[in-house]
Amino acid sequence: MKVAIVHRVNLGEEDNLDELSELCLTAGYEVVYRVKQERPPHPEYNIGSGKVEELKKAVQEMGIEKVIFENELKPVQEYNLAKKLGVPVISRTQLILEIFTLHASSIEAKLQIKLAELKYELSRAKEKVRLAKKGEQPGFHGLGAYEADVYYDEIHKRIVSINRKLEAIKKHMDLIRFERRKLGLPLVSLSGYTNAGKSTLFNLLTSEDVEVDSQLFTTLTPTTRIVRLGGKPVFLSDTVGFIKNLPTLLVEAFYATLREIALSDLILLLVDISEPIHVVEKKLETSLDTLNSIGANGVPVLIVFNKMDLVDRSEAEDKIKKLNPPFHSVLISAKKGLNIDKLEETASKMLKGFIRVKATIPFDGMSMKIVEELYDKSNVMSIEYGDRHVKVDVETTIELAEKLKKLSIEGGFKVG
Ligand SMILES: Nc1nc2c(ncn2[C@@H]2O[C@H](COP(=O)(O)OP(=O)(O)OP(=O)(O)O)[C@@H](O)[C@H]2O)c(=O)[nH]1
Ligand SMILES: [Mg+2]
Repeated sequence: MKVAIVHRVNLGEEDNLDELSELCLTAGYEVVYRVKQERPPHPEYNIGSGKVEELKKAVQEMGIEKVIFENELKPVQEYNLAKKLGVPVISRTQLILEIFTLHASSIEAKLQIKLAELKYELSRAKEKVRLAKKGEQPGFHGLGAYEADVYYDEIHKRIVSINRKLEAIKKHMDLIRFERRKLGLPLVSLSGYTNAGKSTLFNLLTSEDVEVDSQLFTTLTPTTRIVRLGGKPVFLSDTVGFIKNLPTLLVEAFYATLREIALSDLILLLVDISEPIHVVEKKLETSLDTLNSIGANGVPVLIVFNKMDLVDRSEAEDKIKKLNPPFHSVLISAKKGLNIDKLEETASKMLKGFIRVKATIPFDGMSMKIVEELYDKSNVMSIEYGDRHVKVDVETTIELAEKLKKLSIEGGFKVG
């Protein structure tokens, strides 16, 4: 389907048409016409009426079937534009919702998106109801005052019902999280702008096969697996990506999913270093802001500059120097498997959940059980069997260190 894209910016502001165009591509549209206008918002159409005429001409001549605005439109503007242009008009929020709907596979993601859609509808229903009641827009979107009230109530009811279903799923997720916590392994989250390469890195580290695509928002449902980072076993989670101006209602709807990131012990924040520096800078800033907004400020962050295979090494290093990132960073290629050792080494050093202990425990049935557990949940430096004792040297979880301490022979336990 052919579409036109529009961004009205205030004086001196940059437009966001490139990203909007990429979103359109992901949603399956073909962008054939782009409009940027610098002016304050026009109450009737958002853009100026001269621009609307221009757009109308393009729509008719080029067979455009939909117009997509980067700006959030008021219901009345949407209505005026659609009437004038003779084709549907939607905003960036609705476009992102369309993409999420296309990519949602789990029940949870589907419900989360439905919730966001309904909330969007509800926020606008209020204005529609108000317009209908005032008689300003009689029959606005076919709504009389009475139907408008019913419409509003109906949306509200559906929101309550979906919230209830999501609550049940959340309880289930809490249980899974609790079970994971019992294992005592730290949680490492892959996070970052959409398309940065999170799933590619996840697949590389876990030998899994989650979907990877050049489209935006390929991953909506989180996947978690146990892997070893620099020898230390951790839970690694791949999850939904960020984008500039992620509609607030999507952040709210995906809060449970995003919250996992805030609860992790380490965040690997992926950033595509192959893009122009001002784009890299914006995406890094958006990602850090989003992390803050979901309450992840306390979690240690390792910035992972990805896609180094697409640029000169010196160029990439130069960019990083200019960016002066606020956290430790590493430069990798997830696709080509470059510098992964360095990533693992740095990440492993930043993992707080482990301590190095040396212990000597009696050689008996009990020690055999704990040795087995140590191989599962620690980075084993060495384990030596003597006639009556077993000497272990491991980087392990606090819980296992406690157990070792209890089992150790007199003077046979050392931290560090
Ligand atoms: N050249 C190159 N391409 C990469 C690299 N890592 C990922 N890609 C490509 O970047 C695109 C996005 O990769 P994904 O792993 O799906 O990205 P993501 O961050 O999971 O994206 P979403 O789930 O959509 O948010 C795909 O086309 C990958 O093949 C890399 O190191 N080098
Ligand atoms: Mg992904």
